[in-house]
Amino acid sequence: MWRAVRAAARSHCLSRWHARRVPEIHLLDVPDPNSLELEFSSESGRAGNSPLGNEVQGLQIIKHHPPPFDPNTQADEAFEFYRQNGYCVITALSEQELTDLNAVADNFRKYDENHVDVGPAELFFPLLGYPEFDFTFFHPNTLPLVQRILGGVDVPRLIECNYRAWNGPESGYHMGFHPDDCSGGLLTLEQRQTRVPYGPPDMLSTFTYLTDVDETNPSFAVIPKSRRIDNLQVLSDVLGDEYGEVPIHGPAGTCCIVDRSTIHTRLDPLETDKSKQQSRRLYHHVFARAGELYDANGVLREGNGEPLSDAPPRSLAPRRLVESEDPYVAQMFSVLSTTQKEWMATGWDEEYINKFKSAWGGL
Ligand SMILES: O=C(O)CCC(=O)C(=O)O
Ligand SMILES: [Fe+2]
Repeated sequence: MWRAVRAAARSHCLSRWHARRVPEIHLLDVPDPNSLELEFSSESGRAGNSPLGNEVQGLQIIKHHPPPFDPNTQADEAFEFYRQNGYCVITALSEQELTDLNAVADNFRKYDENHVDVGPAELFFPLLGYPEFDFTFFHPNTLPLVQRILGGVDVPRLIECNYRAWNGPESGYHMGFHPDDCSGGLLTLEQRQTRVPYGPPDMLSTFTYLTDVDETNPSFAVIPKSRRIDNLQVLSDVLGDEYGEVPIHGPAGTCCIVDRSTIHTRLDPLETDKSKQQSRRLYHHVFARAGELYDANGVLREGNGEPLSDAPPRSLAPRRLVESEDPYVAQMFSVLSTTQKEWMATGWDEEYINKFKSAWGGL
């Protein structure tokens, strides 16, 4: 069942990141624009974030982001925008990269129809079976910003890679606004809300479009400045006129880099005529921040470099990356879940992971 590792994946050199190393940035030195006087929110997650009913996403206060930043000429602007808002939008992929990755995605269903039900939302985990995605973790348009936001060249750890598609009404509507879990569950909301300084984040996500996304598509959407508050009603009270729900729109190759605790969703197409709605593809990376960090009061922060929850395993990484001869690649894949460690203890026995559907693609 172990799918042949296709040599085509080698067309991209993983070590291209070497050319773009950035100096270490000490985020602890900069004031945190998201320090807010807060009430602790009582309701969290999706349930508390649909105050207008489950068929209405958020408060329906739609705002827009500036055009995607060019990471080669506007890296400082992108970083500053991230610092202010908890997310930024950049242009990440070339036409050739898009063609290549879309060709791989076209094959997911063909290769996997016998053993993976990818489901209508097509949540799919390509890490083990599709080395064609390896270059994306080290992409020179995204990794330097990920390093800078997380606070150092050596701190990012890739802990999940998933692919998602939306193929029309059968793929569903009305995903609730929610923050994603951070720090492997080790940090409470109260700890995140009260720590000084807030940054750098515990986990960082990148959402990269493989198709154009405009008002006819569902979009990844964020609520700016929400990384310390998980309830959008509370946030709206705190931010007042500044509150907004921002669909990320842009051509294929556009990437949103976002603190994993920022409230977000898959926003239904703004175009409500279903006959005009179009499909969408993206891939999503999650990076944990490794290394020790101390709060301003000298206390060691919890939740440094943690894996995601492991049931079912969403982050199994292949031997070619975990045991890579390139020390930076091996370091990137060195935060290991319990299932990953158990698998490695078997000597990478395929039988051990065959029982996990997520190892082969779907959930
Ligand atoms: O599909 C999307 O646009 C967002 C999905 C999401 O919320 C997630 O992956 O955590
Ligand atoms: Fe999410």
